[in-house]
Amino acid sequence: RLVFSDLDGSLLDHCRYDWAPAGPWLERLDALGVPVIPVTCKTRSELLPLRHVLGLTQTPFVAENGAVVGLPAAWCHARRERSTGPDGLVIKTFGVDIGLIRQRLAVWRARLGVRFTTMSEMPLAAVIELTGLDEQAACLARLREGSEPLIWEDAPERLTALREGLEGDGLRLVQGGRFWHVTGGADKGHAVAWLVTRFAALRGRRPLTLGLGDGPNDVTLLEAVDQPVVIRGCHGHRVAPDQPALYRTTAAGPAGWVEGLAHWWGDGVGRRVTEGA
Ligand code: 2M8
Ligand code: MG
Ligand code: MG
Repeated sequence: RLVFSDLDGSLLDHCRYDWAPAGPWLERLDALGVPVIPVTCKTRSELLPLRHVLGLTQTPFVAENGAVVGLPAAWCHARRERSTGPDGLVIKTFGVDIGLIRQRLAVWRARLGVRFTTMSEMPLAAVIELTGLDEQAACLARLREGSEPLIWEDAPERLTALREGLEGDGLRLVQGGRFWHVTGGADKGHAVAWLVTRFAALRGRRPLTLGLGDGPNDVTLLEAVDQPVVIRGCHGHRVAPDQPALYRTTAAGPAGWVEGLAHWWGDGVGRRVTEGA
């Protein structure tokens, strides 16, 4: 089994970034050896400290909406892949470099005459104000490698022109919580499918997968798993994955996360995992 989870608004509370209600389930899954894999808009720099406090150092992570994947040694092909960094992770990048994304955004802004502000253009104080992150965390959120968040400041219907322009460049515009995010070809679902294939190759069997998310950028993640959970969002965005069986929680944030896990796996998870189901 594998759990793929969005962070902000899902495992973490949307405002306080706190996960206390999910603590007991995280410990339970850890004891059962079920990896909980963060799949998020956050940057690799934000995830490196966060995975330590969440106790998720033995699992991979997906950062920047699928543009960056971090793999611990157990998820690597022993002879072909060696870590180059002090954190012991192998990093894979999908999509395109952040420089190209920023360049194309500037081109389309001038050409279409639309108004938006990218995270890289904002003063640090504005990032802190918008996100509620502290100064250190806000600095880490700005260290982007393959996706650029932006705040849209124009009429909603003008977004289509920007989306189409970016698509012509092979780029994607997806809605997160507070921000719109521009990535290369990568998305969360692609990264999830890639990790499932890798798990199957390394272990010789396909895992049962459960996924949780609250935003439009989680739709591809939810479509890539066997057991999807839409967590009640705080932004009023439409999240409608094409899935035959879908559980929508009544609670938001980490309380909804617990509700979703209990719905699919209930109390029998320990027994079923031991039996290898
Ligand atoms: C941004 O992502 C969230 C996630 O849904 C959003 O769009 O609201 C990213 O910049 C991320 O790096 C950052 O940690 C987060 C903080 O709220 O905002
Ligand atoms: Mg979210
Ligand atoms: Mg997210």
